[in-house]
Amino acid sequence: MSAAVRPKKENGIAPLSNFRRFRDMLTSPQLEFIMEAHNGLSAKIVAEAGFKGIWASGLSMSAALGVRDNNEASWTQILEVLEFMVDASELPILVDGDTGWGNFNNLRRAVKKMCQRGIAGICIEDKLFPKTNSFIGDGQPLADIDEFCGKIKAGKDSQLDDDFSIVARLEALIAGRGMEEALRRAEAYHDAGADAVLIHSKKSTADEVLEFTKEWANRCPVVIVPTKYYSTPTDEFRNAGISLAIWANHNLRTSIAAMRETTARIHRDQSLAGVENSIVSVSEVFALQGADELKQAEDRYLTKTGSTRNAVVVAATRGKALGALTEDRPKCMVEIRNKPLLTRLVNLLRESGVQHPTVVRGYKKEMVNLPAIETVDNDFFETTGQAASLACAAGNIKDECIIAHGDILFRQHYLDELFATPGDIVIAVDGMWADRNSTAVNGVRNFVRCSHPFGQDFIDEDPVIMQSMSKDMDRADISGEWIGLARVSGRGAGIIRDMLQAMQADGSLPKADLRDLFTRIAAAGHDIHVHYVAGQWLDVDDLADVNNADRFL
Ligand code: SPV
Ligand code: MG
Repeated sequence: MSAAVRPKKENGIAPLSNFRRFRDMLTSPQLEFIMEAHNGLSAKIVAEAGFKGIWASGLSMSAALGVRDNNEASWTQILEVLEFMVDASELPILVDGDTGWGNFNNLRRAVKKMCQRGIAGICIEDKLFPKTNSFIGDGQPLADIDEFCGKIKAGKDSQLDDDFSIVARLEALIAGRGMEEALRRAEAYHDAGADAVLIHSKKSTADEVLEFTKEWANRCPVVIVPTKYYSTPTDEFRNAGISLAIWANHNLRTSIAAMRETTARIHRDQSLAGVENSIVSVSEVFALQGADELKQAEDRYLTKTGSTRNAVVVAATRGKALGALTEDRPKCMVEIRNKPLLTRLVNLLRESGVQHPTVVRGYKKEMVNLPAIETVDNDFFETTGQAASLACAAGNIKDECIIAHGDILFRQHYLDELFATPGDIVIAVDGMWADRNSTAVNGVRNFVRCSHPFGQDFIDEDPVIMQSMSKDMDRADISGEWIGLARVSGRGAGIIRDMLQAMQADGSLPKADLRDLFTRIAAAGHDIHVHYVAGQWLDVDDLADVNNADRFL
C-alpha cells in the first residue's frame, strides 16, 4: 500500500489513516465540511486554510482539464489528478466518482485503485454513464435501483481498507422524481452497504434537502452539496443533523474569476505593472510548492559545493590491541554503541557531501560490507602500512578528496572546515594535543610542528603550514597532533598520487605510513596547510579508546 495509506508514526503512535479520518467525519455527531480541490495546488490551499478534508470535484477536475463534466476525462486521467492531490496534502479526499465509470465491474477496479492511492472514499451517483452535471437540463435518467445496489455492493466488496467509504448520491430530486423515490432509493442503497447518502438538490432553498433529512431520520449519515441553496444559514444544516457539507466548486470558480481579470488586464495594458500588486508573489508560489523542503534536502543529500567530493578511508588493519573485539572483524568494524566505527565515519562524510567514500580493506575484508561505499583491497595488509593501503586506492584520490584513518571519530564541523580551508593539501591538527589522554599501547601519535602556534595570536588570514610531522618530537616543538584527517584539492590529489608512485619506485612505500607520506611531500617543497581544531576527536586503538568513544558520542 502507498505511503499515503500508512501515515508515519510519531512518538511510536501510528496516526489515524485517511480512510479512518474521513469515516470519522461522516459518523461524528457534528456537521463537518470538505472543500473542493481540483489539482495539487488547490489541495494545498484547502489544507492551508484548515479544512479537514477535500472534495475532488468531477466538475472542477474536468473543467480544470478543459473538458466537460460528461466523463470526457477518463477515470485513469482523473486518477492521475488525484495522485497529485494526495501527494500535495495530507487530508482525506472524497472523490467524485460520477456513476462509477461503467457498471459494477468498472467500479470494482476503480475502488481498488482509489484505495491503493490513499483516497479516503468515493461518491457515486445513481445516473447513467456517461453522466451529465446535475445542474444541466432536467429529467436526467436515473440508474435502475437494483443495478445501482449491485454497484454499491461490488464497491464495498472490493475496498482494500475496512474504513474506505462509499457515499451513495441520490439524484431523484434533481431528476424531478420526488421525495418518495429519493427515500426509497436511500433505503435500498443503505441496505446495499453505502456508508452515507448524499441528497442532491438544485433548488435555491434547502427545503427539500431538509425534508429528506427529517424523513431519513439519520438511518445513516447524510451529505449535502449546497451550491444552489448557498444562502441557507449553515446552522440549519447543523440543526437538521446533517453530517457533511461539501463546498463543491468554489476554488475552481474563484480561480476562473481571478484568471479572467488578470489576463484581461495584461492584455489590455500590454504591461504587468497593473496586476503585480493584486496577485501573489512568486515567493508565495515557491512556498506553496515546498521550496524550503527541497533546499533542506539538497543540503542533506547533495555535495555542498556542487562539485564531486570523494574520500579514501584507510582501514586495512586489525587493531590487535583490541583483542577479542577484532578477532572476527577489523578495527573499523568494531561497534561503538551498536554501530560500527566505520558506519559512523561514513555518515559524517555523507553529511559533508561525500556520497561514496572508498574504503581500503585488508584484515577480514569480507566484514567491511557497508552500503554506499566503494571498497579497494590491500591484500598485503600484514606486511605493509598505511601509505601502501592508500596507494591501493590511488585512482580514487581525485577532485576534492578527504583522506582519513578508518578508526577516528570527530565533530562533523571539522570536515566542513577542512573543505573551507584554502590549500591543496590541508590536515586537521589538534592544538589541544597536550590535554589528550592518549592511552594507546601501540598508538603512535602524529605530532606536528607548524609555522604558527595554535591560539588566537596569529593573523587569521596567514596560512598555517606544516613544518614537520613525527611520532617523536621535543615537547617544545609540538604545535599539535594530526587527527588522521586531511583534505586535498584536485591538484593536491595529484601531488599525493605522484608521491605514492615515487615511494613505490624507491622501495619506501611498503613500510611507510601517512606521516611519512606527508613528510616527503613537505620535503619536496609542497605546502601542507594546517587547520587547527581543539580536541573533540579520538582514534580507537585499544579498549580504553572504545570506552572513550562511547563517552564521546
Ligand atoms: C461536482 O462537484 O462535480 C459535483 C457536485 O458532482 S455538482 O456539480 O453540484 O453536481
Ligand atoms: Mg460531479
